[in-house]
Amino acid sequence: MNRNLIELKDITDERGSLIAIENLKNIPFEIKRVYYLFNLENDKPRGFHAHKSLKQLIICISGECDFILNNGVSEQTFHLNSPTQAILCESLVWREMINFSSNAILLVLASDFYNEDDYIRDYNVFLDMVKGESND
Ligand code: T46
Repeated sequence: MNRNLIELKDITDERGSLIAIENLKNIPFEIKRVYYLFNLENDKPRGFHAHKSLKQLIICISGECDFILNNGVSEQTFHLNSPTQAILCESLVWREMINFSSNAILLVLASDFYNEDDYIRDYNVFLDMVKGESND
């Protein structure tokens, strides 16, 4: 599942670093929504859902956390601690975010507007949908 980890190219000089993300160039979808998670707490994990069709790029732009991706067959944990690393989270992938440092900020670029109907928040329903896809 390492295709899920994207290394973003930084432009660094003596003043610091800059990273640019451009539609369909270093991100494989058009961005329709941007949101960010902050004031996160170490003992308050987030996520625990998948999406039916949403795709997202997730970047820990400050601090660190662990990001778990589970495609219904295998699971992989990514330790995010650099703004140059991005997680590509495609549809039908169960995600969990844990172990936030006190300064963690997650920036998320999403392929579509917010739609609660796109969420799969029940793990067994998620597994049934994955099995259904693989039988097609
Ligand atoms: C995801 C991970 C990485 C909105 O009203 N608009 C929005 O754009 C979003 C993202 C959420 N909300 C509402 C829905 C809930 O009432 O904000 C509340 C918290 O959302 P949720 O519990 O889904 O937050 P996380 O951190 O568990 O998940 C979020 C995204 O929802 C999800 O798509 O992949 O971040």
